[in-house]
Amino acid sequence: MKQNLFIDGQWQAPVRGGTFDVVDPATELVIHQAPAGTTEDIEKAVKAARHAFDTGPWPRMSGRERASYLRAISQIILARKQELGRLEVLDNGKPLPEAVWDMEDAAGCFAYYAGLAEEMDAKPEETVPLSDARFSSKVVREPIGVAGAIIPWNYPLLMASWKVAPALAAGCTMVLKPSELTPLTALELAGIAEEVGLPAGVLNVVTGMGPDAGKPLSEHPQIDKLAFTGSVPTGSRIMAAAARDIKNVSLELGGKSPFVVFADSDIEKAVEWIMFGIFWNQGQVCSATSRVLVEESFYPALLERLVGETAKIRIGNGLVDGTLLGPLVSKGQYDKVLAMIERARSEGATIAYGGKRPVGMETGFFLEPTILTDMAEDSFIWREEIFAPVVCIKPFKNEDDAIRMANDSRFGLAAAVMSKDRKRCERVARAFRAGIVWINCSQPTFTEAPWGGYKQSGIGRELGIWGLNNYLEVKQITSFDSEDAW
Ligand code: TXE
Repeated sequence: MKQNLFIDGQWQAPVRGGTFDVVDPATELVIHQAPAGTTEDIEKAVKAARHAFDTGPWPRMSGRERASYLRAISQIILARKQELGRLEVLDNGKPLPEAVWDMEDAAGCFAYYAGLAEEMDAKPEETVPLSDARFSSKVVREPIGVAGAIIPWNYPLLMASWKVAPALAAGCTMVLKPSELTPLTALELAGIAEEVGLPAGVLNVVTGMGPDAGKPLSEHPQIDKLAFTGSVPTGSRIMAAAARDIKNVSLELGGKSPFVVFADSDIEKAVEWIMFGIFWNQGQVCSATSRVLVEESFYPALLERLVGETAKIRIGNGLVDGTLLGPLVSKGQYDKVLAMIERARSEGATIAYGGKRPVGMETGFFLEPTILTDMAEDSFIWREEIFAPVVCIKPFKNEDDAIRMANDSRFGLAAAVMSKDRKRCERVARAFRAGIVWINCSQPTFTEAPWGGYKQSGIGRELGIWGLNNYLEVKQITSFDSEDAW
């Protein structure tokens, strides 16, 4: 585990010399003292990234050259996926197979953006047809500059990859601030960048607290672009900071995503996808389908089966074989979620399953997978993100009713629909006010497809070509070509 920050291609102790505890959420033991970066370190990191962008080789290389570094990073992540996966489990708590899957996805993300960097060479400019034949115009795309990335703890290395890979592919340089709850794999990524010989200053990793390291990064005048994934209140602060210097900003925030299940669905498949949609990664997924809407006639049977299958989930340390549900990430999240469940109960919701610490598990931030029913449509538990293995279920009468309930939210990240009637699925998919819609499944995520939300779930899209465009400026070059020009 790394002791220092990675700034300007070197491992540097934080200027103020502070550290913070990294806690294994399954054992509650402190497993590491991570370097606590502050304003001074952010200053150094931004300076290094600025210098690397303004005068260094990175933005001036061909896409093919940059791609070779990205592919090398991808290969190292893949080769170390078990070891990095274990580190992620210690830091975050998720079951090891899920963590290893995340590592594969992270490696895939670097390989994918390597491909897009190469494609940029193949298509360096685009002609724009103009209405006036005396002029010609073309469009070139250029890296936006120095990017600051602030990321959360639910998919530590994967969220880093979603930002680092496209930024680097575009030719940007970056300062990355991982979550203080899960700093370990981002520092490993810095080590990998060093190993592949990434030019100094291209990727800088500063671990530390949100207010001490994240805030000065978001407010730094030398940053051209801010990319953030996290909570709505912090996203709002970041957007306000970006507004001061008119920085480009992309935000991926929370959600309360609906899953609409019609009565003609196969009950086994419906329960499987509902469980995947909310219990995967302990429900700490921005797109988790945490509101399940079930057609009235199907509701009793589905609920009974869901409770039965949920009771079979094996809860435990993510490093133990067969664990399906690990602990929540931190004591803070754990206490917050338990208080939310208590509030829901006091406001009239029924706990159909779970809702408390599993019997016999006194240590670790473990919570039973939880199914809530009978909550009011205006209750906070139905409307607010819980970010835990807590699902709210409600019956609906008909398609219009389902769409109304699904869209009645300040969020609009994801939504899912299940029915054997393909046309109905298409109709409902179009009616959802959400950026990611799944038909007959929930959560499958592909590096090639755009990721992001409507409404308060954020601004902009990550992944795919959209993710690359986040880090590119568009420049038109228009020329007066007529003989009159001279
Ligand atoms: O988020 P924060 P937290 C939601 C989820 C969760 C809640 C709180 O509902 O329960 O947010 O989680 C950095 N300036 N999501 O407190 O605060 C912080 O250090 C700049 C949904 O962990 O948003 C971390 O690196 N940065 C989400 C990052 O912001 C600041 C994933 C995220 O932390 C800062 C995570 C500041 N003033 C939580 N304060 C998703 N969309 O996937 C904090 N940070």
